[in-house]
Amino acid sequence: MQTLESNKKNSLENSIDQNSIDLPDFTTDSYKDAYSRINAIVIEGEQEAHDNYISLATLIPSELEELTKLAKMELKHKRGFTACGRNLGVQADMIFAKEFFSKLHGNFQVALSNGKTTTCLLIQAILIEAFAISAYHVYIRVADPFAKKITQGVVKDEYLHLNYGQEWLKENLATCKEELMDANKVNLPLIKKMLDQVAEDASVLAMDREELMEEFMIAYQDTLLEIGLDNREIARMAMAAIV
Ligand code: PL3
Ligand code: FE2
Ligand code: FE2
Repeated sequence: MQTLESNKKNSLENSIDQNSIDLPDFTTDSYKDAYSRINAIVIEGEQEAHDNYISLATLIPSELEELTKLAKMELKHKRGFTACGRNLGVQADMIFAKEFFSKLHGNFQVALSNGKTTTCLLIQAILIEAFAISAYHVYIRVADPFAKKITQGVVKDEYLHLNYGQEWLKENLATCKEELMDANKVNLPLIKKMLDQVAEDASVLAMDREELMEEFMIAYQDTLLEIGLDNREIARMAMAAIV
């Protein structure tokens, strides 16, 4: 009994030590400089996610109510992350963030104008949401207390968004598989590039690149499995990230 008690205490103490070792200094210039870009990416990402769900409602008019609900959540996320930047005294670099999303944004717009619902859902509800989920999970472990609380609330919503895309694609798999594969081949490499591009700034925030990739692959693969793809198809899709 005695031994058990003391073990418990030790592991608690260890985890507290661990936490304080891992947390960066949120007040340094280098932290704030990296945060000005990462925070902008997140703010821009949430705004574009809002716009994309509103656009998706024009492709699936029967889902107007649900998609409007998802879009509203994105604006709430945007407000939350704007407050995180303000709380740290950081000015978000929105020009950088617009450029960061430009290729993916362009691909979404082309798909939208061609009525390609599958491609739009893959880009927004699967790839971008899985990217957001991975980044937010890793960020929560090293965020300042104010941002941590906000991000914890946001990440719960992002699973609803991922789930929305997942269920639509699952129901329509018989007719959308080929488009899904093609769209993935074009857009997954863009997500990989975006991850590479953000890695250096993320590391200043104590976010590890490998961890980001790992979390992304978990969310991405789980979703594809739920959609109804088999292991070979998922492996083939994931390989698009390494070529
Ligand atoms: C969809 O709901 C949101 C899309 C946002 C994309 C986020 C990309 C994340 C890049 C790395 C950010 C780390 C988190 C920091 C938060 C201030
Ligand atoms: Fe969001
Ligand atoms: Fe979302």
